[in-house]
Amino acid sequence: MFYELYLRSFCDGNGDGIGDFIGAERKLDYLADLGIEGIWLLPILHSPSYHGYSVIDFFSVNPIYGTLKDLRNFLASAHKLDLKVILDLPMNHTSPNHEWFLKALDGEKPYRDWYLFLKDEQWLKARRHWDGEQVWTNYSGQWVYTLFGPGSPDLNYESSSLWQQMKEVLTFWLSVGFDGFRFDAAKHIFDFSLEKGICEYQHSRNIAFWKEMTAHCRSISPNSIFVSEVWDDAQIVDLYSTIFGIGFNFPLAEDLKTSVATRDPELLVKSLRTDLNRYFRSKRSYESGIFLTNHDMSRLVSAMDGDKELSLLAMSVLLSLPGVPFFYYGEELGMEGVYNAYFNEEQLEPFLWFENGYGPGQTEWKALGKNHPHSGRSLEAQKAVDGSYFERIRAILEFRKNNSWLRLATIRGLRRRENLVILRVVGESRNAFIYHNLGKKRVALEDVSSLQIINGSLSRYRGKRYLGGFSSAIEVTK
Ligand code: ACG
Repeated sequence: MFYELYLRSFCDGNGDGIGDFIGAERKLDYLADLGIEGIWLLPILHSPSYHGYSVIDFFSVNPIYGTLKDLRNFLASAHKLDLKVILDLPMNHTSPNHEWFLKALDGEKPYRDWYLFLKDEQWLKARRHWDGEQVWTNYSGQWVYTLFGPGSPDLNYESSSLWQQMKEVLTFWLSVGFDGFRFDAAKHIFDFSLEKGICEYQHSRNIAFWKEMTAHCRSISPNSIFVSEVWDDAQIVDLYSTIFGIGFNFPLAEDLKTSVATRDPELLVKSLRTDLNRYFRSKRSYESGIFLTNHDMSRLVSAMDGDKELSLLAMSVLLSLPGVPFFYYGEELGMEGVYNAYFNEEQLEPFLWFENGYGPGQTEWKALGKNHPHSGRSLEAQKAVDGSYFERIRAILEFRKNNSWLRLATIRGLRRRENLVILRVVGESRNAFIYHNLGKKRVALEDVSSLQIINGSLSRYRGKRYLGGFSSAIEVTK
C-alpha cells in the first residue's frame, strides 16, 4: 500500500512553515504504523510552482524542501523501515524558467529542438483533447506548444538528444536512492500530430518511448517500481500498464465513489466486473493501482458530500479489492477539499497534526481553508477518541495490512442480494467471502461461519448474523 505524500503540507522540520525532507523523515514511523509499505512522493524537483510539476532543474531538489543530503537521509530512513519510495517525475514539460527553455527561445541548439515551436498558423486552432482549452502560448512573440498551460511548455521528444538527456535524469535519481517512479502524464509524450496539426494521442510512439525509459531504469536497478499515470478508459490504461507493471485504475476510482455515493449496489457490481476485469483471471500482465482520490480530485469526504459513513464504506470496499492500493495523505483524518481545475490548492492543505493548528512540525505554507483548527479533525484530537474517523480508517488499513494476500488475489464470484454486494476472492491458498452493505439498514447474512468486521457493525439476533448499514465484513473459509 502506497501513501501519496505532498511534502510541502506534511511535516516541517526547520520551522519555516513548509514541509520538508527532515520533517517527513520524523513521521516515517507514523506511516509504517499505519501499514504503509511505500511512499509516492509528489514532485520535489527544483520548481517555482507550489505543485512542483513544472521543473526548472531536473538534477536538483527544490531548496525549500532541503538539500540532496536531507533527501538521501530521508530515503535511507524509509528503507530501514522497509518503505519503498517512488518519485513523481514530470518528463512531459518544464517550467518556462528552465534554462533549456530560455535557450530554446534564443534559438540555441539543441534546446531549440527540445520544445515545439509553431510551424503553421493552422496549428493555433488545435484544442486540448478533453476540454477544448487552447494549447499554444505566445512567449514574447514566439508560439510554443503548452498542453498544460503557459506555466509548462511541452518538451518535444522528436529530438533524440532529449531521450538521452532524460535517461541521465533517470540514472541520477535512481543513484540518489529512489526505488522507482510515478511517471506523470504518460500518454502525453507524443500527443500532438505534426501532420494534422491537431491534438491527437500517438499511443504506439508513447509506448515505444516508455519501453526504452523503463528498460534503461531496469538496466541500472532491475527491481525498479513504475507506476503510470494514464487517465483514460480501461483499454488505453491497459495498453500502457503492461510496460510499467502498475497502472492507476482511474475508471475504478470514479465508479466506486459514484456507486457508494448513490448507494447503488448494481452499479458497484457492474463497475467491479468492468474496471477490475483482469482480476477475474488468475494470470495478469500488470497490477492495478487502486485508489479513491489523488491530488487531482476532490477529497473523499467532500466527494461523499460530507457523509463520513459513506466515505468509510468506500474505503473498506477499496481496501478489500485486489491490486496495489494508493492512499492520499490526509484522507486518514477525513480532510476536506474540492478540486478546481484552475486553482487546485484546496485538496493540498496542510496535514492537521494539532487541534489548535500549531505545534512542532505543523506546516503553515497556506491558510487552512477547509480543514479548520478546533474542528476535531486533527490527528491529535482523533487519536484521543475511540471510534473517531481516524481510528476507523486505521482499522480498515490494519485489515489490509493483515490481508496483504489480497493484492494478488483473483475474484471468483461477484453478486448482489438487494443492498448487499458479495465477492468471492481467492489467493495464496485462501478463500474468502467479502460482504459490503450499501444500504442504511442492517441485512441478514446466510450460511456464514467465522465473520470478521472490516468496517461498521455486525450483530446477532435469534441466531442470525446481521451486517450493519454501510458496513463491510470478511469470512475467510480456508
Ligand atoms: C497530471 C498530474 C497533475 C499535473 C499534470 C501536469 C499531469 O497529476 O497534477 O498538473 O504535470 C489530464 C492529464 C493528466 C493530468 C490531469 C490534470 N495529471 O491526462 O496527466 O489532466 C480526462 C482526460 C485526462 C485528463 C482528465 C483531467 O482524458 O487526460 O487528465 O480529464 O480532468 C473519464 C474519462 C477520462 C477523463 C475523465 C475526467 O474517466 O475516461 O478520459 O479524463 O473522465 O473527465 C499540474 C497542475 C496543473 C498545472 C500542471 C503543469 O495540477 O495545474 O497546469 O501541473
